[in-house]
Amino acid sequence: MKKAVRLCSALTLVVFASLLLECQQLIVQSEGGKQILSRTDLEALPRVKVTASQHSSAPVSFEGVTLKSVLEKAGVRFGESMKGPQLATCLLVEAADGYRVVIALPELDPAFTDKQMVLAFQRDDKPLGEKEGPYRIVIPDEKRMARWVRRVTMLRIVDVQ
Ligand SMILES: Nc1nc2c(c(=O)[nH]1)N[C@H]1C(S)=C(S)[C@@H](COP(=O)(O)O)O[C@H]1N2
Ligand SMILES: [Mo]
Repeated sequence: MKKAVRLCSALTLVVFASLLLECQQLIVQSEGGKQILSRTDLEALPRVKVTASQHSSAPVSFEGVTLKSVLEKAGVRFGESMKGPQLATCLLVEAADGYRVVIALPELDPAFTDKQMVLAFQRDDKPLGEKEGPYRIVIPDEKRMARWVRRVTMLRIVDVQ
């Protein structure tokens, strides 16, 4: 019986994850609650284009929006507001395959850094393929690609205990 329940919840998760991917929805969970952003919502944000090399191969151009603008749309505040308790929260990026990566909020904020962190949806002017899309984190200046999360499904602001 327990096995059946576990199988059922695993199946539900898989169905839910594939539905999400199909609709190209992104969930943003923050203090202000949960927001479901559609591809159209994301495309309405200011576009950024970056060039980055993957595993020292030829440079590729990625287009998308800044992670900061996505979080701002969900009510997260940057700049002058980035102080006090907010500095003990972070962004947890979650992917369809269960991969998870933490990013500190000041890393996304031009008031703190010139580093670019992009939620990309196009590579060389074409939509990202199913192995990495519909959304992927791209961090052009980072030496390793471990935080270039593929198949992003959820951005979660979490309190560090
Ligand atoms: N969802 C997801 N994203 C991921 C990973 C993963 O296992 N799952 N691996 C990371 C690591 S360790 C690397 S080096 C890069 C590899 O990117 P590539 O497959 O485009 O070469 O993806 C990163 N993004
Ligand atoms: Mo890696």
